[in-house]
Amino acid sequence: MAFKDLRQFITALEKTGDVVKIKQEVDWDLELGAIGRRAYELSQPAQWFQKIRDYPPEYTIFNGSLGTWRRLSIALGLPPETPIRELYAEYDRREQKPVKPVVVKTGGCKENIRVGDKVDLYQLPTPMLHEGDGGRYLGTWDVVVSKDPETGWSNWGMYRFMIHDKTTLTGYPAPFSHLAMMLSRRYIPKKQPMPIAIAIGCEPLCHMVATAGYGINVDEADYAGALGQAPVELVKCETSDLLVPAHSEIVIEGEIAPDKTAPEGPFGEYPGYRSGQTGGGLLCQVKAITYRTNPIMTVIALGVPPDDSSIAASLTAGLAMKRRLVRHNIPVTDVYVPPEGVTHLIVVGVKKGGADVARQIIEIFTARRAMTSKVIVVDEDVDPFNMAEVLHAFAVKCHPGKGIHVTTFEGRANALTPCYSPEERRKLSGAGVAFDATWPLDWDPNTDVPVKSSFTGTFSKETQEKVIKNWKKYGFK
Ligand SMILES: Cc1cc2nc3c(=O)[nH]c(=O)nc-3n(C[C@H](O)[C@H](O)[C@H](O)COP(=O)(O)O)c2cc1C
Ligand SMILES: [Mn+2]
Repeated sequence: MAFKDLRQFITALEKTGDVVKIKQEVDWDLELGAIGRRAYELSQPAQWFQKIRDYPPEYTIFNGSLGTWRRLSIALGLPPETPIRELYAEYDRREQKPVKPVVVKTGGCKENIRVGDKVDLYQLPTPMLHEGDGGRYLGTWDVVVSKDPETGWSNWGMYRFMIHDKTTLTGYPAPFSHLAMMLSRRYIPKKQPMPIAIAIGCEPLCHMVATAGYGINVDEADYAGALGQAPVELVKCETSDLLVPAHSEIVIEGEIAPDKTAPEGPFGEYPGYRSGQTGGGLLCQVKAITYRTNPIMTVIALGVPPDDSSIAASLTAGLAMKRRLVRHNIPVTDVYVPPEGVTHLIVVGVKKGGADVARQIIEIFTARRAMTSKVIVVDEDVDPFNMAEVLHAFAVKCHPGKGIHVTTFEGRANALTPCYSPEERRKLSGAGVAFDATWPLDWDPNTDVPVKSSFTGTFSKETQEKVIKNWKKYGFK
């Protein structure tokens, strides 16, 4: 790994000026969330809060691990200014080589152990992040570990968890999440509680893979190893056989009840809006809390983009979507998920476009869990990573009558899509649309397709080369 733990990562951010150490006392009740939110919205550094109201100075909070492309580059051990296209390419290369984790005997997260009646969730400085949240969210930037008892598959997912009382949490792993699937397949039928562990304050790539949509039976830990190019060190829990990142700052060990729910939510969610109403969340009985001395709690003051969620998802969803299109033989060149579109909007570059390809792409994207609802398809003359070029192509090449392809579906829509009606959200019914910003295939390239009036579109190679050669002589930098 570029970094063994969160502390090494924060030290690297200090060197490049990508973190602010906030020494002034900050209120856990909304002030911290508001600072975090404003910092994202003004593209400011991450924040390490040194003094939280009501808590001793040993308990600090870190917000915004991967909230900018710079911080994400640093997490991967790359120069902070690495261009987004290169980040995509490097991520793609590293993901091809999964690296299995190793189990170690002990680690920092075992420095302090509180089991059974020693457990008190209020010991940790959990913030009330947004006005209107259902409660204090302890698990926001976390890694939730669960295990399939039949296959041994160890799943990592990032799921929100809220403090219910001193020893219980409620959470919202969505029905399609791997945790919810394991619970309903392996534990509910036997009426058995399901052990989980919530690791907080891990090395950032562990969190990154926990947000990514890997397949069933895939251990996300192998991909944290792939991205870090070294095995993740794992250590066994105190009250179960689950394995957690050994250098986590905090680990909450618990059991999800197979037969009980408790109020959970709403929460200021990743599409940039508060999620619905208070609902029945999964109930987690906490059995143990283990933590490093002077624990640093990671959080994310989630909301409108860009933040850690939308930056990380740009990469993870972008590459997953590209691979999916390749498997379906779409002549894809690049896929870019602009953070501003919070995975609801995806740009696809193709070698050969046309209405059929555009329609196929939106059908593929909405065939299973339809987390995305909009795609813009562009020809090779447009760089999908350049939103100015994409917007131009959308404005002038997408035919309002013939270039817009809508599909509707039931039972698999993303319930957090703000434009869906309350009823659509309840029924998980939704719609997807492809904006085809490619030229129709039946247009003659020599007579029907307009000539692009740009430096590379209108001028001969000879003129272009002459201008490029003399560029500095003209007085440009
Ligand atoms: C900050 C953040 C919070 C998230 N909270 C939840 C959540 O509460 N429930 C959920 O189902 N997914 C949540 N997600 C999305 C999941 O992390 C994502 O779908 C991931 O793929 C889940 O892992 P899994 O595929 O192993 O289920 C969240 C993502 C981020 C970045
Ligand atoms: Mn998974």
